[in-house]
Amino acid sequence: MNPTIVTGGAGFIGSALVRALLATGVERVTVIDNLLSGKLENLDEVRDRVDFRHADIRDYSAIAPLIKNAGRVFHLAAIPSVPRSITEPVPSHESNIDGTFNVLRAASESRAGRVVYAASSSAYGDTEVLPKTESMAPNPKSPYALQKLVGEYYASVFAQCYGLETVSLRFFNVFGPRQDPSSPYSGVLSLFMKHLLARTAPTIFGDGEQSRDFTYVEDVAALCIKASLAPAATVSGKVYNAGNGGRFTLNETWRALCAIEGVKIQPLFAEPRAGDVRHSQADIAAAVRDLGHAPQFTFEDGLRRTLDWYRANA
Ligand code: UD2
Repeated sequence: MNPTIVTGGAGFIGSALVRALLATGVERVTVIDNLLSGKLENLDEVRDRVDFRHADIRDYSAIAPLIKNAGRVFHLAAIPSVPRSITEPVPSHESNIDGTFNVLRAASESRAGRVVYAASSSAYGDTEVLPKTESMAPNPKSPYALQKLVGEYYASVFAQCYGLETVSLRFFNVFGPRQDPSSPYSGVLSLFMKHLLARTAPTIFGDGEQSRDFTYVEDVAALCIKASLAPAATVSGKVYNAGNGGRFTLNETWRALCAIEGVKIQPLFAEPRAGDVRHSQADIAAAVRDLGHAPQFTFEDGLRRTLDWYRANA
């Protein structure tokens, strides 16, 4: 038996990936998660088909035996958030760089199958041209962006030096059900949804004209699976954008949400955030060509589905 591993599988993106894997015929999935930001309840619907291992990727000796003989490893465990990496650089460095090294090392030393790594669109920083293509030089603006980029480089180097199959996917602002709005570091859409349903004003950092390629979580989960199955000769060691391909400003997004709910709430505005990227949009041509990426959800579909989930689960 070669287990399928999802690190960070109790998180909002990881648990969507676990559900997608089980829906596509995988019988069981092993989840490695330290439950720092992940939650067991994210796996409630699939608990009988999940082998949950409470372990921290910073602890090599704890995770190496779990990754041994894995068929595929989806490495999503991380401490996300640009501002968090600025205020708390040590834990995010240790999880995002040391933890990623540990996962790659464990996979490589036990001759595991392919590692799909959750990289980040933040690696691009501010570029003169949009959309952002994988051939552009990275320009990280925050510890988080740099840490995620180092993980990509490590994945590529493990492919070159040790023959480990790896694919890095640069996730672009993923949103959807189960994204936790309870922290100041939460993703902006989860915070927008929370405020919308409470009929309170969200805070927008800066003028709200910054834009993001908001990508629905199920599209990202589907792409992770495709990346794990694409021909190694084409994809191994490479980096691909995992975005939707669109771009919406925060002001537009808040207005769209208010329109869906039929309310008018003026947001509050605060100082721009350190390390913030101004505009973000993925060129998805390479992922479409090599991985068969085919986003199924428009931004509005995603917003409506997500809002429905928060309404039912708040
Ligand atoms: C970055 C990455 C993303 C992913 C994520 C993980 C970019 C472009 N994207 O997302 O791919 O790796 O990190 O954490 O680098 N904001 C508000 N009000 C709030 C919260 C946020 O205005 O209450 C703004 C924030 O200043 C930013 C935008 O909303 O301009 C998105 O912020 P975010 O924290 O949701 O995600 P971001 O873009 O840092």
